[in-house]
Amino acid sequence: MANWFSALARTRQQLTQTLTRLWRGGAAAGQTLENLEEQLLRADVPSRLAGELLQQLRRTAGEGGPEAVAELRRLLAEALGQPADFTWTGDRKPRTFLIVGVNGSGKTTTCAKLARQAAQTGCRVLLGAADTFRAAGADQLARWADYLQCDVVTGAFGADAAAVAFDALAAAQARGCDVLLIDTAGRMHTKTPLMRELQKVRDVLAKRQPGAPDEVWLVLDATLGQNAIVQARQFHEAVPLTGVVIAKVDGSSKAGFIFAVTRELGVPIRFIGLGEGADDLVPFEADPFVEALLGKAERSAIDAR
Ligand SMILES: Nc1nc2c(ncn2[C@@H]2O[C@H](COP(=O)(O)OP(=O)(O)O)[C@@H](O)[C@H]2O)c(=O)[nH]1
Ligand SMILES: [Mg+2]
Repeated sequence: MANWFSALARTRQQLTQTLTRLWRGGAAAGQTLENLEEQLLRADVPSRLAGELLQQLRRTAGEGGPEAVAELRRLLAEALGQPADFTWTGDRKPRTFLIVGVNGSGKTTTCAKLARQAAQTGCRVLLGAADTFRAAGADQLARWADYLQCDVVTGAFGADAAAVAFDALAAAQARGCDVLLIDTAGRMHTKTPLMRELQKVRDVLAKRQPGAPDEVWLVLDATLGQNAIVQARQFHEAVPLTGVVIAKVDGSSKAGFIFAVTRELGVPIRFIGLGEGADDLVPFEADPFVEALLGKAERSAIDAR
């Protein structure tokens, strides 16, 4: 199973040397802080945030040293905040999750990973394959369901996504499932634009069960960095999001864009994808993220001696 530290290796790589120099402090600390700003930007930390951080660091820890690194850590964690607690079960049964995002962002894989997490807490899970755009779309989710040994409802290739979602909710109700995860398409085969289609899926679910879907989660591809934020805004406008999952953090050198998600969208990040396997998903927490992003400057400083 992947972990935070190895997943963030590519993003961290760019920062390590500068942080080590910052940790050592001394005469060149001013220059080091300038390099740090540049490298935070390269890791796709939003420029306003990077600017604010550096201003603060210059004020409080301009000489560098271990305190400067500790302060940077604290400021980054503070910028992320901690999302409110998340539980798989709620007032309604099933609790319905609509998983949206562009093609290839990692939706289907994320549905499988989420199914496993929910099942591990004792929930009975049903997967709904409302990506009817690709013939392989439903097959991919059905294979995951088979592997995870959970229920799945699929629609025929080209079927109406909203109808499949409706059937999945009906089945989840009939079978007494706790959690329903609905996978959707990232591209449309009909003349209906994607966002319209998602709104229709949402409305049809609400008709079957008032209040459904309980959650609308957007899956973002971390390798896109801040380019993903533009997509996120479009989705958020069409189907108001209640959460974000960041997939492919393990392959990204731009994981700093995660700061833009919390700051610019105001939607909590719920989970982070750290690999392709069913277990490669962890709840999002600010402290281990920042820890893995910055690494141990003190450690590298000692190693470099
Ligand atoms: N390395 C890595 N690959 C991932 C992750 N999540 C998904 N993928 C891969 O990304 C590709 C697209 O994923 P898929 O779930 O089919 O995307 P969808 O089109 O949004 O449903 C697949 O090859 C997945 O194995 C992740 O967290 N890390
Ligand atoms: Mg898919």
